[in-house]
Order: sequence, then C-alpha cells, then structure tokens
Amino acid sequence: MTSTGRAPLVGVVMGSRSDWETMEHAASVLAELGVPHEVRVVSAHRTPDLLFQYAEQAPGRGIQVIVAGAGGAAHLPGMLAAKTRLPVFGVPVQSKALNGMDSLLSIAQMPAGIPVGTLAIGRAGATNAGLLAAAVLALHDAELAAALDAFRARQTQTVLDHPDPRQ
Ligand code: RP5
Repeated sequence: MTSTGRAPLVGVVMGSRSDWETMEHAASVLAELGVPHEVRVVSAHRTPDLLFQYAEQAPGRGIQVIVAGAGGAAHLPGMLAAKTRLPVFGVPVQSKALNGMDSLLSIAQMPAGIPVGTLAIGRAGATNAGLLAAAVLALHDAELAAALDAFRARQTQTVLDHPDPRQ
C-alpha cells in the first residue's frame, strides 16, 4: 500500500540509494498527478535475486508500469524488462566517470524483442518517465487524463506568464 492507502500502480525502481537524487523527480511528478506508486532500491548487480523476484511479482501486485533508473553499467531496466511484460521506462542516471553516456547506451541499446523505453539522462528523463507512466495509465483513467491535461496547461501558462527571462 502507498501512503494514500491505494495499491501502487507504478513501481519506481533504482539501482542504488545514490540514484534517488535523480529518481525522486519521477516520484514527485507521480505524486503531483495523484498516481499511487512505490519506490524501491533493487540492484541488478548487488541484489540480482531481488530483481527477479520484483519483476515476477509486480504484475500480481497490481503494478502496471515500471520506471527504472540506473547509472554506469545500467542493466536494471533491461533485466526487469526481460523478466516481465509490463512496460519498462528506463532513466539513465548521470554517472561521474562518463556523465551518463554509459548509462544511456546501456539502457537504450536493447536487443530486438525486449523493449525498454529510454528517457533522457538525469532529472529530465526521470520527470518524463513519470509523465509517460501516467500517460499510459491515463488511457484507461479519465480522472488521471484530466490531471495530466491540467499539468500541461499549468506548464504552458507558466511560460506564457514569464516572457522576459531577465525577470
Ligand atoms: C548503479 O551503480 C546504480 O544505479 C548507481 O547509479 C551506480 C553507482 O551506485 P553506488 O556505488 O552509488 O551505490 O548500479
């Protein structure tokens, strides 16, 4: 159960606690839209058995979309996708050594047959992964569709209300 008392529909998963600084932006946009979600650290390399268990159990627990962030040799999104047919959106976390190019290529270059929807490196990717997860759920949820439309309208209005970048 989530803090709202509803079963989570989105699993926000990351390879390390150190990814939270990035992945909190996926969680916060889901919270803003009222999407029940859970947040878990599941490492492809340090906790491989937990990864398998998470992917296998997620559909039965009501999870409909997985947002997975990882950095460096970022195998988490791809391995989750290999173990579940739920849609997986991958967020490349910006790594120190290679600025996230390693994460991006690790997540994007999946072999044909096991897709991962890959977002941008870092905060923008995490935010957009949350928005994409919400958009998938909104296909069958009119209230959420309205919340997404309102989010976009607010975003548009904010830009229109501040046309001068010096102010
Ligand atoms: C990856 O290794 C994680 O996703 C993280 O981005 C990176 C570094 O992890 P820590 O060493 O900070 O735990 O598995």
